[in-house]
Amino acid sequence: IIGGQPAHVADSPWVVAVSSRDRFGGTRAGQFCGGVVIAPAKVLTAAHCLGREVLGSEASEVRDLLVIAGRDELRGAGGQEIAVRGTWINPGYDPDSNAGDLAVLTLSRELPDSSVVRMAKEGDTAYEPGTRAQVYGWGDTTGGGTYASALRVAPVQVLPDQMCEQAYPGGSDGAYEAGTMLCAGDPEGGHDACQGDSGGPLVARGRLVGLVSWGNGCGQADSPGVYTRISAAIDWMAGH
Ligand code: 4AZ
Repeated sequence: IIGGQPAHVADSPWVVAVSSRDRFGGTRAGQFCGGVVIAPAKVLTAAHCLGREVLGSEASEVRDLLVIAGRDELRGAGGQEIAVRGTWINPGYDPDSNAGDLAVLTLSRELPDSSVVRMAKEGDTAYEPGTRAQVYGWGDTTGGGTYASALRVAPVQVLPDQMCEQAYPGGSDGAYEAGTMLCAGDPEGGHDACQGDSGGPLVARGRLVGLVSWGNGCGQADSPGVYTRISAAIDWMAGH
């Protein structure tokens, strides 16, 4: 998280860390992505967090995955470490374009109902450009590989699709696709998600609107953050 400040899971209990047992211990407790609680035993994260680059090197099996809930400071002892029982990758996920970048983790035990986030539906006013939003995570705070050990939040805003279409017309930085992605950031630069925040929540008007997915660098005015658009996947999630 670039340009953020400390956040507390007491105020945002749906934010969780996705971690691997293989790497457990250390300052990040194995954390490599963020996630968000959408039902007592279901956590949403980015599909690319479970892609070969992660599963191959950090969590080679589902049994290596842990969700850390209710804990701000990853080195701390509060909250719970919950094993993951299964993963569902969005069948619409395209690893080449990052379209539909979302997966559901089924937990081995339930979190309280009070931890469950509300999701924004298609047409919700939370998607209107200019809406203030917050992005949460334990990722890089500088763009130079300095990871947070305690949860952070940054203020961003929902941006017009055209801003991301312009920034990401295709080619080496990838292509923005308005149907399945959401554009958000700081038009002046300085506030953004970054590496290690992937899969974590973007919340506007108290509802989950996106998941951290990709972008060119972090916090640059002309390279907004690209998020997975929650409303585009709500039917698929309801089916599970
Ligand atoms: C990443 O590498 C990443 N600034 C995540 C988010 C953003 C850039 C990169 C958005 O996981």
